[in-house]
Amino acid sequence: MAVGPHPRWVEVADVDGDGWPDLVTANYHDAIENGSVSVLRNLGGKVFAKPVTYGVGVGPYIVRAANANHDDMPDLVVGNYDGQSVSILINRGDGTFAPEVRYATGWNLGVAVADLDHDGDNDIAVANFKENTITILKNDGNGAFTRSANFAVGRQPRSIQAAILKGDGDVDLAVALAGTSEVIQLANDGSGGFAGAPATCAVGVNPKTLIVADFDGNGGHDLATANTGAGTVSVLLDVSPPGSARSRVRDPSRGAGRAAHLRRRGARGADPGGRNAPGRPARGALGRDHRPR
Ligand SMILES: [Ca+2]
Ligand SMILES: [Ca+2]
Ligand SMILES: [Ca+2]
Ligand SMILES: [Ca+2]
Repeated sequence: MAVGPHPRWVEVADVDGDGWPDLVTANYHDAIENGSVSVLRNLGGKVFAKPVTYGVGVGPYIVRAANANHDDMPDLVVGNYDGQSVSILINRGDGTFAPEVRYATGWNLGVAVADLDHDGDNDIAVANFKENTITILKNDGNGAFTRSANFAVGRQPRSIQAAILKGDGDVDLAVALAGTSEVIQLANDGSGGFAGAPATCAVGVNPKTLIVADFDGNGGHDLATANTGAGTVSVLLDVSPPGSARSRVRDPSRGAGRAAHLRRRGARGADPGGRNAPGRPARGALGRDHRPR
């Protein structure tokens, strides 16, 4: 199924509410003209409708589907790398989308969506790869956003996830720093502020993708990275499930504070931005010229 030029990411969401998961791609186009997203509605499990394409900013690299207003229908949050912006497309209620509304960020490669300030609506955290910063966009409840914070982290923040990582129940942020081969955990102060010193854990070289799962079944969120420069995957296990007073990552084989590097013999490791990505959404792969490819 043809979509726009150079799709870099695919997201799954039931955008029309019919119970069938639909597809949304972020189409990079090139570094000059505006990019697009294509929405492919699932017509019943085996057939998808022709893509419907919407314009966004320059160089979209990632698209997340999440509700941004009060209607329970998933909207689209698009990170535009070259355009240094985020585009919001509000679902009209039937799986079609209103024209984008764009917000300035940095050169972003990672976007996470969650209610960061406990007011019942979804906010946005953006990882700005070139600026080494995180931008927080807070939702007014109707799908309009205000940039409420823009703070520095380590070198080349790339993949970002929102999840409860501490025992206080707030949604925290985990960020893979490609430039320092670390994952940092930014603790939410309860109002969507992340001013405290981050917890840092070393992972393999050049982590490009970060995911969240409960690998050990203890109810606490764990993390894993795909380390492009090392050919490894790092797993960071949470020692404390939600509701407990503290949380740290630990190496399941070597003790606290370190990641386990799981090398797959004969495999290059997950390279989700690469051409051989095995079905996972492309979460980025930078070339030597520091451009996504
Ligand atoms: Ca659907
Ligand atoms: Ca919505
Ligand atoms: Ca909120
Ligand atoms: Ca766990």
